Amino acid sequence: MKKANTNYPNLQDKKQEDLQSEKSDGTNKFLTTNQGVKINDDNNLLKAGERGPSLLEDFIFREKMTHFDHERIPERIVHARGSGAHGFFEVTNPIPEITKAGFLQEAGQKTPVFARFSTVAGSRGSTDLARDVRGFSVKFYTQEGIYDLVGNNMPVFFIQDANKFPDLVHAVKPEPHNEIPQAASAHDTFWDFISLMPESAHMIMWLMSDRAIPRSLRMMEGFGVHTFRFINAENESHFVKLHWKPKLGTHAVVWDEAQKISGKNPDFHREDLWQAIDMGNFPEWELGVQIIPEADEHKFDFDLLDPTKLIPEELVPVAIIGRMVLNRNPDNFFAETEQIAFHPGHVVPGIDFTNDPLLQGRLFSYTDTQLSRLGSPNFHEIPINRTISPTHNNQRDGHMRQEINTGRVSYYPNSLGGGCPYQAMIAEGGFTSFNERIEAHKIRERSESFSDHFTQARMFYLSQTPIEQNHIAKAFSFELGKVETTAIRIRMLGIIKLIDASLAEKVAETLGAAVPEYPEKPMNQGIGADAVPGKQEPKEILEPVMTSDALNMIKNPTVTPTIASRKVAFVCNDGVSEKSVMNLKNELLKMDAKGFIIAPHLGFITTDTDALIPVDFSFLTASSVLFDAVFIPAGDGINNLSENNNVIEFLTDAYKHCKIIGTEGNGTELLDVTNFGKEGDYDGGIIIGDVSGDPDFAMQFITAMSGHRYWDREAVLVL
Ligand code: HDD
Repeated sequence: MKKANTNYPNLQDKKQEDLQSEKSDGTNKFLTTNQGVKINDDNNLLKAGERGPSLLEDFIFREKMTHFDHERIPERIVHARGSGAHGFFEVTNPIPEITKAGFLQEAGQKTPVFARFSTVAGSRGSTDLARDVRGFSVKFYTQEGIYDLVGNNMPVFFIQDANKFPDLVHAVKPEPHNEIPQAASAHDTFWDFISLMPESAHMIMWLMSDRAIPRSLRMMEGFGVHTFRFINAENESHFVKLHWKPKLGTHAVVWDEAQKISGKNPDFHREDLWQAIDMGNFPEWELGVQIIPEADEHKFDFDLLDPTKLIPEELVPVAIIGRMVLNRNPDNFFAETEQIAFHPGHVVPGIDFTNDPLLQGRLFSYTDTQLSRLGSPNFHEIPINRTISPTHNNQRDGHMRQEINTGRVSYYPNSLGGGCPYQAMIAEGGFTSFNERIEAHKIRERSESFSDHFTQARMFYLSQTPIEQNHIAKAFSFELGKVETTAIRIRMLGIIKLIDASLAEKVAETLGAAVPEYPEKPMNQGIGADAVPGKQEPKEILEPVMTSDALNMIKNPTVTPTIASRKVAFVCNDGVSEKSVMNLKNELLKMDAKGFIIAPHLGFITTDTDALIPVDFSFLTASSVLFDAVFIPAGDGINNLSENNNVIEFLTDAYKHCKIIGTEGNGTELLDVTNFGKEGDYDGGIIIGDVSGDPDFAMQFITAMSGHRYWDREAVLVL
């Protein structure tokens, strides 16, 4: 790989150096007030006598209590629940001919980043495992200023126009009269809104799919959603869609599991991200771009400006240009993850907007929300938001201003300050907007080219495997089953019918309802590019894509299967075979995965060789939903576990959630109690080994695990 040259310095550590001066550590230091006065007693109020009233002059108490009383800030209006980490972005395949953005010019160039992942609807303390879209925001601290890529883990959005955003959010948030339900879309107001907004059909399919319940924040894709522009040094524009592709692949849990995780460990994703980074399993994504020349703008059977549409990878492949590695947990959640302020309008020269009406509205909303959330137009001075490139301008004052601007000039133009700070010419890195020609009437109307709401919703559905299609049907059944107003359920069945009639029938059956006769056909059919206003001349439209493997999680393993950072539960008891436990544990470690000992009690278990093995969790504190696979070692005490209901539930859940279950020797007796196979006729997700140290067993188990789940089992499960 080429080394970055001096024009493009390696900035990898720049942000950490910048943050260093703000860090404070009280180790071996005196306790002080905020004014620096040493405190002699931090346990008692200042009182008139030992049992007397407290005194108003107690400045130490007053300062402490006042700060405490004000230590909460408003949570984000959406995406309140989030987890973040520091890392870097490295260019692997530069595209200087497409963008002049300074941080994308040379292979090997590194830029510090902070990424924050979030759920959308829930409050700050809500569960990680809600069925929801996940936010995927990345702040790049580039040499030319901050670039924020504020995306989601789904490539499309619910609505086409930003004016509908407050309505969408009001509908999905807990209902206003009783603030129920928390972090859930399964309620009347959400589906009322959706059933009246056919443009949401495509996004709803993603939301009902397993994409909405990721196994890990490290195992989800990210998308910029909108079509953006990249601008090169010749001021030529290309349209781009941005994609993050996770190195570990894209994987999900199942809905029953998600609900149980929410109870057992609502911080499941946050903890997973934290632990992975802590243990050196740094999460990694590739950044890819779909590049569309200006001339091809109208070549598609949808409008590039419509955020409810994706560009199938079959039409425009994703070209990888770099990678992001997250390698450092924050030091302080509030200072970093909570106070970070993203904005899709934070762009650098070489990156620009399109007229996507959702994006245009976002460009207003994000600064506006920070003013009430962070309390001042000086939020850019908060250390995590501060650019590593120099800032000089004539903005002054405001709440909590940190910068001390010297001199008497705070206006431009000026002569007293020698005309400084001065404007930058384009050649000097000055930002100029792409000079798009616009000739139009002022109009409050939706473009005709935005009117096909169902073709891509159907494409998404048809691109899924039968297992995933079944999950979608079940998700609809669950969500609409929680809706109390019958008319809303029926209206939704009408919408689903326009996506796929057989899907509507399946959902209708579980709702005990009939699919409505109306409407006969989609309200708005595909209009093709001919109807795109402002189109210069008729262009050839690319053949629409009916199914796309890139939209499918199971069929589309874009990465080498791996079990790195996966967790295996070892179901143990005293008397367990040491050989059986240690053989697999060691093989897992070689693959960067980890085995955890679960036993009826904490402390240690004694093996068949009288060795002591430390227990990680008891069956009271752990549950199989928190692990990727289960192993039952051989050994005397194993059979006794068949009387422990927690163990039976542990194994039954693992089986039900299609997890790989491995066992050796007499471990099969425990399987038989749980009735996973008739007379030992186990399915392909149950791996049986020989305790004598069969070398193939560990590899069989690991290979099965690398497939994530044994989905074929679902066919025989009656759920
Ligand atoms: Fe938004 C936060 C992503 C549409 C208004 N949005 C927010 C965050 C993400 C997104 C990931 C959390 C940022 C963080 O971690 O701090 N939003 C999206 C995507 C959208 C989208 C991918 C569609 C493609 N958003 C959208 C619209 C509007 C907003 C149409 C308003 C017109 N979004 C906001 C906001 C938030 C926000 C209210 C809340 C907290 C914040 O901005 O900082 O301004």
